[in-house]
Formats: sequence, C-alpha cells, structure tokens
Amino acid sequence: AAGKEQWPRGEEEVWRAGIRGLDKTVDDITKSVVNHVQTSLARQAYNIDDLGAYQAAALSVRDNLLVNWNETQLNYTKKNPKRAYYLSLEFLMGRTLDNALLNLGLKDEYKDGVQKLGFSIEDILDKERDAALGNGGLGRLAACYLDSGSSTELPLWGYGLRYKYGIFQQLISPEGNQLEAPDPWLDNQNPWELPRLDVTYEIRFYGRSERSHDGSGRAVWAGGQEVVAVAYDVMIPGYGTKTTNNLRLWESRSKRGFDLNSFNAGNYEGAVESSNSADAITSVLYPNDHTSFGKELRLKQQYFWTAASLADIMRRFKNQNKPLAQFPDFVAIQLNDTHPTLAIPELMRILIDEEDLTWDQAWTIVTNTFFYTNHTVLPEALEKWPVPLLEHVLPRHLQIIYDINLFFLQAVEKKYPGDRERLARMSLIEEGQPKQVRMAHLAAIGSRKVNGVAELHSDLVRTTILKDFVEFEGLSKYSNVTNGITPRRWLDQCNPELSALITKTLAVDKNVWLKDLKLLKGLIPHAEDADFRKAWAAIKQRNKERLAAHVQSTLGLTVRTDAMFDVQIKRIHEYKRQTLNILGVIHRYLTLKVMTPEEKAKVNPRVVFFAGKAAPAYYIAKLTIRLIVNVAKVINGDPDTKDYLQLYFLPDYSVSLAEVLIPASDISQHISTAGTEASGTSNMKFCLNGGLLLGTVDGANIEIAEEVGESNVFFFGHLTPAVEDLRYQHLYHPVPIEEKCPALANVLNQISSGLFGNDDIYEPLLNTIRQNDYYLLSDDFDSYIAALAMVDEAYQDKEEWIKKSINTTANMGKFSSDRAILEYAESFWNIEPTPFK
Ligand code: B1N
Repeated sequence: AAGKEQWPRGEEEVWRAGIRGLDKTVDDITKSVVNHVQTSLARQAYNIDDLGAYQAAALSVRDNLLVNWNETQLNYTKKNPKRAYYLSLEFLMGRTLDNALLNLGLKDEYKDGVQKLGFSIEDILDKERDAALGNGGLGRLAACYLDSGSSTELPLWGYGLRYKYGIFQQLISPEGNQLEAPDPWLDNQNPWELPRLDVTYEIRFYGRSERSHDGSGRAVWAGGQEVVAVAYDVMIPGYGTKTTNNLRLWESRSKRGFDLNSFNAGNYEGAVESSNSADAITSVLYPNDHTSFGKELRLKQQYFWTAASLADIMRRFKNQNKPLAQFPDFVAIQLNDTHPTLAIPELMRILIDEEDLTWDQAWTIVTNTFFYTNHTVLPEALEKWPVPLLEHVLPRHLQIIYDINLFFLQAVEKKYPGDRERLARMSLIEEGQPKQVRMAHLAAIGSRKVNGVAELHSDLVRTTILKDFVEFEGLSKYSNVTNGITPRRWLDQCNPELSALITKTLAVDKNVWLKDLKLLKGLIPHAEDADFRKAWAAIKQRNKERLAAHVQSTLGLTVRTDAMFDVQIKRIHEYKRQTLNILGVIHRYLTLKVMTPEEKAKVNPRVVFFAGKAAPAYYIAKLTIRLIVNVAKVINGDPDTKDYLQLYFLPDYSVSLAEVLIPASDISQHISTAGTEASGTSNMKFCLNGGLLLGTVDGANIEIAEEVGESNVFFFGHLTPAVEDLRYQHLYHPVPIEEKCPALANVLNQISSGLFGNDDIYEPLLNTIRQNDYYLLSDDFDSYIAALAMVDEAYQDKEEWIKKSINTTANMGKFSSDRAILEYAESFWNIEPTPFK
C-alpha cells in the first residue's frame, strides 16, 4: 500500500488529538482515578472507602491496558501472523491489579498517586477478590502461560468459560468439617473484563442428524435447542512489553429472553424455563479435579465452549479469504487436557457439513491444527463419555467419532492384522454397559503432537496410557514440555523484598532477569558472602512475620515466627498424601511427649501449615482435613509440646493465600506416591523463593533436583518402577502393618484409641491404609520420617541452610513459564514473537 492511506472518516487531526495515550505521571494517574470515581462509579469524590478506591484505580489501570490491547489486536490484524489458541476449562487468575501495575511498570506511580488521594496501595490491592475460575495446578498453569505468552510477545489467546461462580469458598466447621459456600466473585462488578455483546454465536444441543434434502447427501444437524454464547474479553498484559493479549470467556444466554409463544399462552413459568437452562451452562465451575463424572451439564459446558471458540477462530480465519487448506498455517489450538477434545469432531463437522470438504481433506486440517497436553495418568481422571449421553446431546458428533474410529481401526488392523486385543485397547469406544468414548484416545489421534508436563510423566504417558499409540504412530509425536511458572507473580509480586535484593545483587535491571531467569545463576557466588546471607535470611524472616500477621488478622491465631515453617498446600487428594504428612506430625508429637527436658532443648521448633480444598463429594479427603484440624487442637493446646510443634490448617486456600505462604516457607512438602503427580508447579514456586523441597522422586521434583543439585533437596520413598510390585504385594501377600511398619501402626492405633476425638470417625480413613494402602503410605513411612529428621539436622546449621536456600533460588531458571511457552511456540505451534513499536 504505497502512497497516502485514506483516513477512514472525519478529520484525522481531531481524531488523533482525542486518542488516549498511556498514563505516565502521578498527575495523569490521580486525574484518571478521580475521574472514574466521579463518572464510572458515580460517587462523591471525597467520600469513598478502600473498595471504591480499588474500583476507581482498577478502572484507570484498565484504561491503560485497553490502549495496549487495542494496539496489539491492530498489530495482529495488520501482520496476520499464525496464532495459537489455548483452550482451557480453567483459568486460575487470582488478583489482577498488582500484576497489571507491575507489568505496565506503573506500580510506583500508582502507589504515589493513591497516597496523594489518601489511600495506601496495599489496602487497595487487598480489596480485590480472586478470580478463581479453576481448581488447582491445571488452571493456574493456564494463567501462567497467558502471562508468559504476552511477555514473550507471542500471538496467543486463551479461550475459556465465564463461570458465574468460581471454585467454592471453603469454610471449616468447629468440628473440622469442610463446608462449601458459593463464590459470587462477580458481585462487586469486575473491572477486568469487557463484555462484547456484539460477539455472539448460537450453539446447538440435542436434535438429530439428518441427510440434507438438497441432493448432496450431506449431514445436517437439525432441531434441538440453541443457546447463545456471548464473549467477555480479559486483557492479558505482558511484562515490560506493549503486547496485551486476550483471554476470551464465554457466557451462555438463552436465545430469547423468554419464549413469546408460551408467554402468550399464559405459560409464564414455561416461558422462563428455557432461559434458566441456558444460563445454567456457565453458572458454575465443577469443583472436582482428577475425577470424571459423566454429568450431562459438564458435557454441555465442554461443547458450548469448544463450539463457540472454534466458530470465533473460524470467523477470524475466514476474514483473511484464504483457502481452508491453509487453516493449519494460521491456527494452532492447544487442548489443555481432554476437556476440549470435542473440538476435534466439531471442526470435522464444520469442514464436512458446512464447508463441503471431503473427509480426508478435513482430517488433514484437523490433525495439523490440534495439540494435546495430558496432565494426569490417574485412571479415575481419564475422561470417558457414555455413548447414550453423547448420542442424546450431540448426535452428529457421535457419528463423526464413530467414523474417525472406523478409519483409525482400519489403519491399525492393516499394520497389525488379526490383533483383536490391540484393536479393543486402542478403540475410541470402550465396550461395556454403557459403551463409553475414551477422550484421551480421541485427543491423541486427532492431534499433531501430544505431550506430558514433566519428563517422568511424559515417559509414563508413552509407556502406559498411550503405549499402543506410540507404537503405532511413532515416538516423535509423543513428547514432553516441563511445566513452568511466571516469575513475575511468583517472585517479584509475591516476594518484593527478595526480588529487590536479587536485582541489587545481580546488578541488572529487574526487567532483564525476570525475563531471562537463568540469570539467577549469578547469585551462586554470593552464597559464600556472609552479609548477603544475612540479608537473605532477614527477608525470609520478614516473610514469616508477614504470614503470621495475616494469620493473626484473618483467624485470630498467634503463630510463632522463630521456628522452621513447613508447608504443604495443594488440593487434598489421597495420591498427594496429606495423610502421610499428618501422620508424620502425630509421630513427631508422640516422640516429643516422651522426651526429657534436655532432649527437648535440642529440638528446633517447627510450625506446620496445611491448606487446600477437597472436592465436595470426596469423603476420604474431607476426613483428612478433619483429622488435621483436630490434631491441631490437641497439639497446639498441649503445654508439653506447644513450644516445639504447632500445626495450622488455613481455610480457603487460594492464589492470594499462596502468595503469602510461599515466600515464608523454609521447607515445603511434595510427597505424592511416585508416578502419580504429573508435575506439580507449587514445588517450583517454593524453590524459586528459596524454600527447600522435601519430596518423593516424582513429577517435576526430579527435574528440580537435577537443577539445584541433590544435596539441596530432601528425597525419600520408593521409586516409580517399584509401585506396581508393591501394590501387587498388598493385594496378594499382605504383611500386617504392625510387622511392616511399627511406627506407623502405633500412630494409627493412637488415633483409633481416641487421642484426637473419641469416636470412630477416622476409621474409614485409617482403613484405606490398613487395608489395601493403594498409595503406599506403609511402604514410605519410615523413609519419610528419616527424611524429616534429615531436614531437622540440616536446619541446625543455619549458615549451611541459607546457602542451600540461595543455591536453590539461583538454579531455578529453567522453570520460568517463558521457557515453557517458547517450547510450545517453537516445537509445536510454529508461531513467532510479533512485537510492535
Ligand atoms: O495439572 C498440573 C500438574 O502440575 C499437576 O501435577 C496435575 O495433577 C494437574 C481433571 C485435572 N492433572 N489433572 C488435573 C484438573 C481438573 C479436572 O477436571 C483433571 N489437574 C492436573 C499442571 O500440569
């Protein structure tokens, strides 16, 4: 386009003079905040509280994000790069304001600005509610990846659902029971989203698949019910870049506000009903992780979201007027676990039924567009949908799945003639009553690449759940991308003092090392510097005090800060073995009870923290919480031991709580049965903040140890290859627990005898260990106790401990999510950084 471009309308100078730039000075900021108080909030300028000030500041920050967001989208429209889309049912974003200020580089200016208006930035930041549209690691990983996508200037968008209720709020009753309350996170308005009432799609459910009457013989999906998907856009700012990508969340609405025909016929309730069922689709996040339930509403969520996202992606592609065969040259779609796998038959349906491509043309496009990340090998988490349910809700998709299966099994049969068992193992359909569709198989064969989330986990994917597929399709399709975390939130934001010390010590700008995390290695020589160690230890101490102050103000409990802080925070699950931890605490308590005063004098005091939610229907996990709470009551109240051991269960674990807990930890526990935790990501967060790791040889713990050195981590327990044999022994050659592990038997018996409450309430939990002990607590207990003792011993030498802490942080560079997202971009998606100005 040489020569003069035509200004679209009106006078260019007038437009340009009106266009808003970025706020830069404190003065710009105070004006903008006051303006939002007056106009957006419609409040008296001198009469707002912290919440009002938060809202006004947030709206003013949003204006700045929008300036960058608009320019980013324009840049993509002009350059038309290949884009990647991250489809995730969960995005666990946490709070936004602090992160946006840091990424924009405006934190100090806003701090000064709100101070001039009579507010403290900390108080304002604290008014924000977490956006908690996720269960745990999988959802938080998606949030870290979006941060890294923008920070590395990649054309990467997220697609998810705008749940009205995020993960439930956890309350703990006086008896120690978990109670669930709804999380109405949108009640105070959400300044971080932009409703796009003009971006809508109609999504069909139910009905039937017919042949068209136009003579083409095409399939037509007709009848049923249509629901409208409305887009809400969330701005994702990059750190130190103008790139501000988009997270598009869909809300479901009924197609008409009410059914006018029913209304006229005097059927008011019936008229509103259809609107209720449409709303239900995005009303609530399912609070289970690692379970597949086969619930109709969950299936509808999955289809609603993937269909709306694909329609949106297709519309954007078609705007370019390129042939459909080039779709994979412009679009890469990452499936975050199997939850969005219906996107595969949905794209087939669009290409065949609506675009008239042949099956082979469509399949070539599909298998070059999708990429599938597996996040777990636990059998109960592998998604399967009952065939009758799919047939009812998505009749055309079931036909397509059957066709995919037919062609696939023909190819398998050709390579392995007569191997019927192999065909049955690999089929998309699992035989049974009812038959079920295996979503991991569908995701694998419909994708260009499949990956696990840490080396060990990817090996397990290749050798267990997808072994036959690797054999059939070749190893190169099945790879690994080890997870990462964003160092912006998980170091700079949550641990500002440590970040400042690192910046000073490395003598580079913080926006250099925060984007090139391997530079942390420059800290290694300073571990030998006593003054540096002193500064390092002082920060850890202040972070403990910050945590203690938080516990004091939220729970009214006094935590001592002159102790080792020992933390396990994650979803409560049998495979994660919080039970092993609490049994270890009881063992420590019993040991303390029989110590002489001289022995006790040598003991280093320890404060043990737990936090985490249990799925509402997960009985054993809820019993674990109950046990922890009741053990805490006894231990914290026992004058013999309370100076040496304290125990806290902090309710309602969240991203924001993690941001306070992680920087305060001396040691954190990641103690899953070997082979069960795909990666873990909080392990990375603790180590990045100089907390040491106590763990099993599992998930990303292994790679952390490789990076920081085995001498800086505390490993225990059986290794993955032993697990199967041990389980076999439990079943066929059980050894009584008294014989196998007397220390554990003693702990269990103390619980049974009523030390922590006088009834049989814990028996079902204890029986999981006494009976088949699937997660191998009895096999690992002794080595766990030995590892805890090694931690105690190492902590005695404070200087050595601090050196370990420094060396741990220094060697965590690999685990930046920038590294991970660039691996996806380069080796899977084939997309490139697309910076501007
Ligand atoms: O994904 C994380 C990993 O770091 C964790 O090790 C892994 O446990 C976690 C069904 C899941 N795997 N599977 C889930 C979540 C929700 C759901 O409905 C399964 N979460 C993980 C990030 O890779």
